[in-house]
Amino acid sequence: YAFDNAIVRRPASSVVNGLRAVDQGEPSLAGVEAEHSAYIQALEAAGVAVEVLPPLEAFPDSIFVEDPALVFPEGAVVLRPGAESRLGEAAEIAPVLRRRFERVLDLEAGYADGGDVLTTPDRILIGLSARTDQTGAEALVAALGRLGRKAEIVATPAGVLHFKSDCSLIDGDTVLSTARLAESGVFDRLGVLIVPEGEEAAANALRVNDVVLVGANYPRTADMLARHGYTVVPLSVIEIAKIDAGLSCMSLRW
Ligand code: CIR
Repeated sequence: YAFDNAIVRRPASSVVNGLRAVDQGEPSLAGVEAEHSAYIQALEAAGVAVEVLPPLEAFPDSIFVEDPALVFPEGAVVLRPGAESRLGEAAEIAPVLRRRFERVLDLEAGYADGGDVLTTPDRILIGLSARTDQTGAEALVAALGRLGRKAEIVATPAGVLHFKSDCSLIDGDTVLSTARLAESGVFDRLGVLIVPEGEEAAANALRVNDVVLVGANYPRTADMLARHGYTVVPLSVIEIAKIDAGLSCMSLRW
């Protein structure tokens, strides 16, 4: 969670047509733009140099740059997003990564979304989901091995979009998680803080250097984190939540 750099992409006006599992109405474009700008400011305030990519009208969900790639200080992996409308985002992010990283690998088979990948200090957890299949997860384990990283394939609870919709690493050995994900036993080697009932979406938080970015509409989670000594920065996620997104999805960080 110590990051010097991040890549984000401005939302296109097509973002209002982003994928969603349940239609709770279109997000407002101005609202998404405001949430995205505040997010960039929060990353910069946390000490991160942010590269802002131009919007891609043809890809409504391309604001969620975390899904088509994985980045580490030692290199990057271009993934194959599992939603048909998002697969083309990989070719859009690849040249950016080739410019920023010396080593860029390509996922060679199957499908995998970055939203299903949780990097912890000793290993990387890859959650199988509707977007990340066994073939993609195995190809990703192989690619990560070439970058010198150990990875493990785990399950994502049914009905959860991405593994990281339900968890985030909040320090070197602690995850913030929903009860349903923690109960699956995937975090046996980590400490776990469970988000309060009714605030499940707050688990998609983001530790960046000294602060934890948390959805502003989850006050009980913010209180719990503060009580545990974390410095919380609340950010509005009301509009992006309408297209099933949270704080980790909107940047690539290293
Ligand atoms: C999608 O369904 O792909 C987008 N509407 C939301 C992606 C959110 N990304 C993430 O959880 N990593």
